[in-house]
Amino acid sequence: MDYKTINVNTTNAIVCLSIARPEALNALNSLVFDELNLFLDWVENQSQLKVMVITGEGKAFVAGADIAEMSNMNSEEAKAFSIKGQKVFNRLEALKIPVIAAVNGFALGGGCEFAMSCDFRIASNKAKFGQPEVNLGLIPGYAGTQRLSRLVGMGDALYLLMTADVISAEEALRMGLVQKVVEAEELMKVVMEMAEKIASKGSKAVENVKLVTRKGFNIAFEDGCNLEADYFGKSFGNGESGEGMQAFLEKRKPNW
Ligand code: CO8
Repeated sequence: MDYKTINVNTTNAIVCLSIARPEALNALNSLVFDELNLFLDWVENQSQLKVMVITGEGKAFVAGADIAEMSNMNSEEAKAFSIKGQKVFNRLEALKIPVIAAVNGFALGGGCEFAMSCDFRIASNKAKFGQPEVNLGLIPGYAGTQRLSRLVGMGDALYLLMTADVISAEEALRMGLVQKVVEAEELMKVVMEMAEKIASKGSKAVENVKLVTRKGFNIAFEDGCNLEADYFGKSFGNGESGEGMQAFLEKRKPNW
């Protein structure tokens, strides 16, 4: 597929997506969302894929929604643009395979929201995070008000949302917004190794870990435990766990 605003590279079971509008610090416009939808259509049909990595070209991960495009919108158009972005990020979050954000630089506004819809975030020590919408007289529109508090807690979320402070990767690590900070030059190597590690595990198990953990987060604890027990039981019927446990007993690597 010939995309204009994204690059896609596939190596074995790992697909790497990079947002490629470096001249606008990878700001998210309608075309990026249209292309992300096409890309996700494709990913959903590639059963050989086991992990996705998302990053940005140049010095930014994503510096937000495209302010130039938004500046001409009326209230209805802005709401539609918000919903369009939310749907793409919800789709990303609901993907069966794990999605890792490799945050190489600015992750601001819609860029931070993009990273938050990934399963976890590894940051370069040069990355910067923030929700600067109030600087523009706006609030986040791609579920930032919802995901940020769930990820870092209400106090840190409201601090970032109300002050528009841009924080370092180390500060983001302290908040739990990112899971690891690495030297900029090492970022893609570390993330790809992590992706390969995940890809080497039982893929149905990884998929079900994602499903049960994410679904369980939004339902009552007891219902989440029931869901876990259901999927724990199901994992005994799928062949994968038989091989995994047998391999352990035979002191060899599983042959999935
Ligand atoms: N949108 C459009 N263009 C952008 C954006 C953006 N978000 N960010 C940067 N650019 C462009 C600049 O305009 C500039 O273009 P040009 O070279 O043509 O002048 C180019 O990228 C390079 O940027 P800078 O020269 O500003 O680079 P600096 O290194 O000096 O500064 C910053 C980097 C600090 C990241 C700075 O560019 C900046 O503050 N960017 C805006 C950050 C921001 O406010 N992001 C939040 C946007 S709002 C949002 O994301 C809401 C999401 C929900 C939307 C809901 C739908 C309605």
